[in-house]
Amino acid sequence: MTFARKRVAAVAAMAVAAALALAGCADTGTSGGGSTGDAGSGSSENLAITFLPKNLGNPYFDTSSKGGKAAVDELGGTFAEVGPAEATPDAQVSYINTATQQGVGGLVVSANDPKAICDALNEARDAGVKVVTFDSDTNADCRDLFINQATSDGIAKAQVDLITEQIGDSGEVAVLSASANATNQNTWIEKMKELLAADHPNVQLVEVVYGDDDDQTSFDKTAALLQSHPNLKGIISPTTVGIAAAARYLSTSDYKGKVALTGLGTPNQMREYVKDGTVTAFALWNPEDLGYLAAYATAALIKGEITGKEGDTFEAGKLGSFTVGEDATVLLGDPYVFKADNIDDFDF
Ligand code: RAM
Repeated sequence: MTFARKRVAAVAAMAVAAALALAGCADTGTSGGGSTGDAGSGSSENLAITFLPKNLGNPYFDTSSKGGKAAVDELGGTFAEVGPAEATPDAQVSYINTATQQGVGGLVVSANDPKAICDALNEARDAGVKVVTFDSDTNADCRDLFINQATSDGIAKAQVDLITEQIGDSGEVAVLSASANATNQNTWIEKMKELLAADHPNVQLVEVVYGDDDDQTSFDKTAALLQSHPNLKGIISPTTVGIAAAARYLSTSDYKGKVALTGLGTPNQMREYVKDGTVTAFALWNPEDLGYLAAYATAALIKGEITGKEGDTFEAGKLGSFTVGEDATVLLGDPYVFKADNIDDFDF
């Protein structure tokens, strides 16, 4: 899978590139090498860095791992990606234990549950592994750093703005989420509820359902939502798996163009549904940059350049300099809105 923009040279794309910091993305494969040993070139640093997404087979994580691998390659380290087939709360534990036994230098994890993997992560840390969460955090005492794609407030507001514009700011909406314990989605949903209550009194959130970041489950939950809520005017799906499955359902149903769908999606998965009129606009950040930043941050911890305390700064290759904020969190940037007039500028 490539991540080159289709219209690289277009002047018009420059604002977009600035917004997402897409420029200069390296184009390398995603497959990992071995995950053990001292990979630091000529030094004693153990730059064996293993990525552990929520689950495998999700294009979002394929893209974040691609960015991670590019960064680890630049750093002269050894990249690996491992992960479960299903995004269940403790499915990652065995992979964490294996990486610890292998003696990796760093683990980069998107958590399916804020607590379920904490013991395993803390055992890894006790054994000297630097633990960085990205995309979906654990509790703060189970990791050294969290790389956040955008502020939770910003991600929630982008989706609330999109759905309320699309339904005319009144009527019933529902959420099709990922797995029930996912830290990231649950945080965004809470914030969306607050925003709807405060600023959109005529919009009712009637149900939150969970597709488990599984395509078929998400598809079936979309059908069920539409059946149980005949007056539904819109669906927010804050997961790339969910929004793509919901769009596929809507696109061949009588609800196409009548029930609005927005949320967080990848341009490549959503393109056909924007073009066929099922979806008007949705949001995301750049998953490749997220993985790239997470890998650089992990390396900075391994090298002892940072410890994760507020104010620590480090360099992240082509993305420039970053500063650790509150709660040992590093922020990538802002969410970005994709629609018919810009979706062809992106390839991920
Ligand atoms: C899915 C995953 C991931 C989330 C994106 C938006 O790919 O749930 O954690 O950040 O959607």
